[in-house]
Amino acid sequence: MTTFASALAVCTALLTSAAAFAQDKLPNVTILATGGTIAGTGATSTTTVGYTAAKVGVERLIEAVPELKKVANVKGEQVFQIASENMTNEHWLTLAKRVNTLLAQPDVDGIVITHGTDTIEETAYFLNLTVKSTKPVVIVGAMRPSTAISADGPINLYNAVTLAGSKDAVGKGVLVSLNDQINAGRDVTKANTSTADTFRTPELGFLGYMQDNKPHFYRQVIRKHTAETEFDISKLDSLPQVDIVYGYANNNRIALDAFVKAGAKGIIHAGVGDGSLSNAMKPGLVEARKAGVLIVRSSRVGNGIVARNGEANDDELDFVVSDTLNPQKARILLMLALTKTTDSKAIQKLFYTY
Ligand code: DAS
Repeated sequence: MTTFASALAVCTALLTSAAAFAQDKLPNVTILATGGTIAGTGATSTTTVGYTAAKVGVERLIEAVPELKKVANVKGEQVFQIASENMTNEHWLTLAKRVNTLLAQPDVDGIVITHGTDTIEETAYFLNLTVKSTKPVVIVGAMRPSTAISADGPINLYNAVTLAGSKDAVGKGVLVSLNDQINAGRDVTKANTSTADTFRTPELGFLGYMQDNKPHFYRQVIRKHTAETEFDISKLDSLPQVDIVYGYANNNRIALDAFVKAGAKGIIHAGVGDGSLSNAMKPGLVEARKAGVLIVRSSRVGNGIVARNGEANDDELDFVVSDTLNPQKARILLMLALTKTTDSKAIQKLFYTY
């Protein structure tokens, strides 16, 4: 072999091993795809409503963002393919079990879950209470389908994978990241029906931002989550039925009575104001409690603390208050609480812990 050829061979070998070394240095991130707009397709490039969610598979989502290879060693799994308004307790249990299995593997550094935006906030809180690891779990979606002009899915996915591979995201709880922002799974909510900046934590605020290919954190959640959770779903294949009754002027107890008759184990009352109970609704809640149904007073307002013994004598009625959890999140905590206890005092403590 000539000197040039042998020098070229040595350089090629060095470059190959350098590339392999660089790849080995990247975090290993698994993308679990569940559907939603991020996997949606529309009839035209300007179709941003009336498109079909949950059409594009995880491999195509990954192929659409070749830059992912620069930030992580990515693998994809299609866990299911649904619009997230159709998410069920069974989907959550399947997803949480898969997340825990993967995060227990030393060769998995973080997980990204692609998800419809309609119930991201609920899945995020459910996983915040059931993931048994400090490794990052980042849930991501999109507000425009993959076929639209300025689709937000690719950049959201790139940021989510970057965040899930970041050591700064370790121990922060389940995160929701779209639109260059980082929200906590406990407090995030969808605040607009259709704009790209829809995910907010209205009063308690973002945890930070994604900028210049890395996360910038400014605060973190102090309530218990993930590795500190006492909830274990590994042997569960269903969750207790908990339903939500909405408060409004001139409301009635018809829906409440129907939920109780159908066997609900818990009721979340999404009251007006500070969780107020109308004269029409209160007797139904008192009767349900006496029949053994757990009652949680939450508020339709969505921000602030629902004060115990404020708008109702919770001590006397044996009700629980939701603290700052909105009704849809209070439902999740009550479902998990009921897998461990029916003691209302123990459940109230859980609402002040998670
Ligand atoms: N239907 C919505 C959902 O799947 C689409 C989306 O916004 O992701 O949640």
